[in-house]
Amino acid sequence: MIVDILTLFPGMFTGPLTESILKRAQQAGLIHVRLHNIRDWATDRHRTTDDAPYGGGAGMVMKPEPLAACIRAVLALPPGATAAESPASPPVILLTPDGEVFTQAIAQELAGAERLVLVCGHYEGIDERVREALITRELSIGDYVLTGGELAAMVVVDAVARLVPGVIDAESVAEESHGDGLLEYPHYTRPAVWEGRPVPPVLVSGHHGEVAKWRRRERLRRTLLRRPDLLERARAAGRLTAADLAWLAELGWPSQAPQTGP
Ligand code: 6GU
Repeated sequence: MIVDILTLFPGMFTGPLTESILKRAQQAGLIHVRLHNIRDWATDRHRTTDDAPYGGGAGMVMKPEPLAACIRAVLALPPGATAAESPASPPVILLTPDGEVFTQAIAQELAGAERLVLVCGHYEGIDERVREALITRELSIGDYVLTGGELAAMVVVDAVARLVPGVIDAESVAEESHGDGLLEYPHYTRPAVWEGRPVPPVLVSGHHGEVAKWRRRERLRRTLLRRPDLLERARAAGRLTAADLAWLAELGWPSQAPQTGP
């Protein structure tokens, strides 16, 4: 997978991309990240990339020309062309706090792409006309405001890259939190007793069936306590078995009868 990242601050990416799993994935040729400095596409003497907003108000807006030129160069589109006019073009994703909230389901979808183009917004935002002409999707990583899209782009690259086949162990991906809409079960390793706290006996019993049942129940318990919204979604999607629902009933879920019509 090729990931093109368009940013005013390419230096922000060196740490995350040159350590740990993302480093290995790139060395193995599974992902290839290319950084593009939007400022290189500014044409004036001061290499200006922002300007005051029409209509007044606080903050600065990213100018359309350098950003559009950078996007078009990365897509190899002629000036004036829109992203939609390029057949089989990669998604051009703007990282912005008013985008669709990034989820594991979106990470899975993006992991199937051959190429992604990520555009990091800065200042108060980008000129709306660039959005209309060249952006095909907008993502936010949550309901809080960052100083720019760079950290969000790193989050997206990390979450997507680990789903690219070969980057990490397939079993870890299959079992993890959010993959099937439930949180993970608690994990333990040696020693068997740590500071007076023993490991749950079932885990050292050697009964694989009992271990699997305990883990499923702990996932359901944890999801109920921490993220009941995910549990409701799993139920609505038919991902909970009769045994799951019986266990959840023991735990007191649902605490109220579901709301019916008016
Ligand atoms: Cl994608 N950008 C910014 N600036 N803030 C955010 C965000 C993105 N996602 C959450 N907060």
